[in-house]
Amino acid sequence: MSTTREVTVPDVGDFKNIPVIEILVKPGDVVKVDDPLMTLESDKATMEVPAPFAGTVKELMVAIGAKVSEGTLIAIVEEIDEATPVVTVEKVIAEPPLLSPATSQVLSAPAPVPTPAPPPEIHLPAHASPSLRRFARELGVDIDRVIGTGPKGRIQREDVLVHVKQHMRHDTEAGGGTGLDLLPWPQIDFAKFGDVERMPLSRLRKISGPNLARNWVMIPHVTNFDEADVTDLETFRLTVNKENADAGIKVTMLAFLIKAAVSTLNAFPEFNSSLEGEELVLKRYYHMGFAADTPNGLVVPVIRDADKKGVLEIASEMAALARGARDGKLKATDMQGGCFSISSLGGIGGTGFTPIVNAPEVAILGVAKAEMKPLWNGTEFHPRLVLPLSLSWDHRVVDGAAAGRFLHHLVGLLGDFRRILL
Ligand code: CAO
Repeated sequence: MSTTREVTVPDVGDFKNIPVIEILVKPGDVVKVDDPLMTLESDKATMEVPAPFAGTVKELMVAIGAKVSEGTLIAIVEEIDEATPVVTVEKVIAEPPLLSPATSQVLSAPAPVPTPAPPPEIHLPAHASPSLRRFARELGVDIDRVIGTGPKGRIQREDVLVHVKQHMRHDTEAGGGTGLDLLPWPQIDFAKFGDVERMPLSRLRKISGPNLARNWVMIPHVTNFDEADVTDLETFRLTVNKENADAGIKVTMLAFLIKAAVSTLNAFPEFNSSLEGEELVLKRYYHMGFAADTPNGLVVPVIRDADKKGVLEIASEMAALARGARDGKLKATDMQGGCFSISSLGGIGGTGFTPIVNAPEVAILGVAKAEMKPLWNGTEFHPRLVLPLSLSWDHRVVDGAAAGRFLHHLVGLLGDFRRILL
């Protein structure tokens, strides 16, 4: 007995209009429950839509590039009675047409020994999503050499990490000394020492954590510190705010910092770049990210084309994006395409911190709380408002001298904002 049923996108959290980046089945394919049907990719995560029941794919209702949300009809599947033997997708995938001619030869030639050739030598076409391929590329991993443990031999993120770990171990054992050779994470029964409560990580933290960990481990970070005398800029800011009070626009120091950072990036283009293999991709646009604290964790909305916007426009756009971030209403596009990020803890406090570079960007500016300090003017100390800045940068792309000049330039602009016109 078989019934034709519709397959729709299941609950995918807050995501909407997520592009379909890969279709893993075709009409006629037989699938088991949970076999992946297609891959969706938002800017934050890649997710597979699994088959909710076993059956034969009759019709696909979306194509690659289509945008789908929870409830979108994606396929018609003729459900197969559980008693009917199912030919699995794994078997379909193993059919010769999906293998390169060379691979088919390897597989069909009489083997001298009965054991199959080790997977890395076979070079089956890697079955992995574009984002995973990108992840592997960033780690310098040849995806074709990774052994997939997912359904249909699909390569998963963990498989890439296992591959890297194996190689690191091998290198270390071989005396190469390049492996991290880390101790296992401590396993502690905390309840032995007192009362504890377990709280699941928010979805945002589950996404941002691995990104931050990757950036921290892969990027050789260095952080430079400097201080800007923002006394005059603060006076100007307060004047601007007074003038615009009726319009409801409030300019904070961060809006000026974004404008000054754009001008500094323009003067030091290697900071407005991304590293791809042995090439630097220099960007001719200025999309500026700023870290926004939300109840669920950190997000980095992006102000696009900040070079073409005035400080007032940047301030009101930033306020709207920060509100959207706190309310969990940012669109994926609001957080894409950033060139450089600023993380400001100035409204909270602190004298300095070392932000983590937001890959694939190559530098990030940290801003702490401005304080009145006695500055020596050559003859006497006088009270000035001093803003602490820190610049973390990727030493594969930038050198200390350039970073020092970048910060010095920025400090000069903040000390006398008229310099931005020069
Ligand atoms: N020094 C002194 N005061 C500062 C300041 C600075 N560097 N920066 C902001 N302030 C003041 C503002 O002027 C404002 O004062 P008033 O209310 O008296 O006018 C107050 O602090 C609050 O500012 P704000 O935080 O609302 O505005 P902002 O533009 O500075 O920042 C935003 C906006 C979204 C970046 C901020 O709310 C936020 O989320 N910051 C946290 C970012 C973060 O978590 N970074 C760490 C990332 S690493 O985990």
